[in-house]
Amino acid sequence: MQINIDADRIVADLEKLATFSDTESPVITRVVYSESDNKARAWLKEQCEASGLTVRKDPLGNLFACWQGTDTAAGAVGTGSHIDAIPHSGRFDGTVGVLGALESIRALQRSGFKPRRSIELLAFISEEPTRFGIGCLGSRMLCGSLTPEKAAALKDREDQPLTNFTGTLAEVKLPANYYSSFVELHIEQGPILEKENIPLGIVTSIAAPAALRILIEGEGGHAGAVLMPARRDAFLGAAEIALAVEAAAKATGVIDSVGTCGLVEVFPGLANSIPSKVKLELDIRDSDLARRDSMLQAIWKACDEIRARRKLKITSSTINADAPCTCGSEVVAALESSCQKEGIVYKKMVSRAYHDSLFMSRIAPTAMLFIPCKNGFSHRPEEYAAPQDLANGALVLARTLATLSTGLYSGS
Ligand code: HGY
Ligand code: MN
Ligand code: MN
Repeated sequence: MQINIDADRIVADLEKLATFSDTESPVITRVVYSESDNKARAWLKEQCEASGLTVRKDPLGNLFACWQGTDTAAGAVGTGSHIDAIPHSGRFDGTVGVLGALESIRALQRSGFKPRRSIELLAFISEEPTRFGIGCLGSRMLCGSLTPEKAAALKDREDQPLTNFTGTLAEVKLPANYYSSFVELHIEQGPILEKENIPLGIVTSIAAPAALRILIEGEGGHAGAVLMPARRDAFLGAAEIALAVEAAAKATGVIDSVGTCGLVEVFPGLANSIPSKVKLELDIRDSDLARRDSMLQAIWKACDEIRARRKLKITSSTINADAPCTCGSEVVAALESSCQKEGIVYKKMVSRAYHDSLFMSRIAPTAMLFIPCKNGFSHRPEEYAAPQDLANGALVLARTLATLSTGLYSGS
């Protein structure tokens, strides 16, 4: 079966999607449920319907665009990613896996392919933690790893609960065996493929992410009048915790251990007022669960020591601490055979970024296909994927979706 990808169409769609942003091009900001996000999802729905797909949305806003197969009793083949974007970021993170997959489906339609298992494109809601502090909100709920009760308890940065849904949150969880497999196309968000000049990456495992929220409370006061021995400066406690995160990641001696203190809110946040309160959000990851948890233990131990020495009140809560995922061997095999059929070189690799696939792997055999991104940049405006890489990804994805739909793999 000859499959022809229209790379120009993917590029044009990505450019159009990039216009739905709260910051000027090339800087993208598209936070979940913002006007830009709502408009982007409405535009995506139109594109999917124009390609003959049946579109539905669940109460949260997860979008499902289905190409009906002949065997509607069999679990569908899922593909997709997210279109929300963190503030001041780029136009390829997530969107490649939605618009590239839409072109994969269009190319299969043009080739005359007829799906046995339905092929369903998803645009997951709120993959980024920007608004509610937790990543993959939509896919967590789809797979049942976040309960409606826990979701209803989430608060956004303005302390507002999750109210942007129609119907009930209990309807979001998918029935068992809804999907027979899931494949996500995504930019690598790292430099390996470009550095090694390898066109495609097949992801065999996704690292285990954890996010912590830490509140440090000391005593405020006048920056001139309060002498140093009398101070209980909350920011200095926070600074030591941030350094403890770095130390915990380096102490494992393994390159997969990473820790970041990316959110710092200082109160009252004035140059001549001693910080009385600081909120930190930490992001701790590792491909190995035990190592990731050993970092968490080291950070909590450091908090205890800093609390006592600096006489601060330090409270921490775990936003999420997820297990890593091993990708489905049958889906990895389908991706490999597609690369071989198309004569495109690939390498197997770990994903250090988390993705909706981390949660889809809880309900169906799942794997990911990476394309290179320039300098490995992501989560910044310089993020870029070349048209040829977009085309390679969409082509191998198309062939893989066809394989998974016609059941040429064990998971029948
Ligand atoms: O943070 C991540 O790994 C993803 O890009 N949200
Ligand atoms: Mn991201
Ligand atoms: Mn992403």
